Amino acid sequence: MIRAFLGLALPQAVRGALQVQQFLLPLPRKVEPENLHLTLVFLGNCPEIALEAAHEEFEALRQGRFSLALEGLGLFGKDKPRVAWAGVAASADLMHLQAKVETIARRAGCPVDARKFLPHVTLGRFPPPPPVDAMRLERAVALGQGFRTEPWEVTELTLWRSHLTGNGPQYEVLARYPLTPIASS
Ligand code: 2AM
Repeated sequence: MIRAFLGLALPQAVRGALQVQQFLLPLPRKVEPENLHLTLVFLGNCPEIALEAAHEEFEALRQGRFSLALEGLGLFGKDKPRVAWAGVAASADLMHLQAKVETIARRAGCPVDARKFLPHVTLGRFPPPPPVDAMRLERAVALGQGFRTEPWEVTELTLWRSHLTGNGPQYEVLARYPLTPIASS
């Protein structure tokens, strides 16, 4: 079994902007800057044969490049915050691509869970018990509502393997899938 996920790596400038937001939020456990990413589909603990089948289909995807930007901050876990995240500006291209890759992963036999896709970049996590100063956290998130990045062009998808270690997850790139350049008219 291989614990894996497909997602988007983020340009250096975007990761820099996210690090500023991490600094402004009271986060006990920040995601390491090199680990900041946008997950399209978490493939779970996937049998190797299923992952290989998904990989072949990801390679065969004919998907054009598109533009994306991050926008806003939020929390998962209402009364008991679990995760602080940066949101993604509405993108029909992203949603379309996500639906495609999720279908591929499911069809290949990866144990994809049924949760609805909520595009986000996780900035940090709150290990239990819930943060003591929830007010401060909510205020900091509210202040971050104006957060947005410049749009960037998404040029490839990345397949990562996730190794769970005592020092948090470590991500290893298994494959990259280039998106096709948009033909200029
Ligand atoms: P998260 O950042 O919101 O936690 C690797 O774990 C990536 O897959 C993370 O981006 C994580 O999202 C995402 N993911 C989605 N579902 C997951 C699950 N059930 N377990 C672990 N990670 C999951």
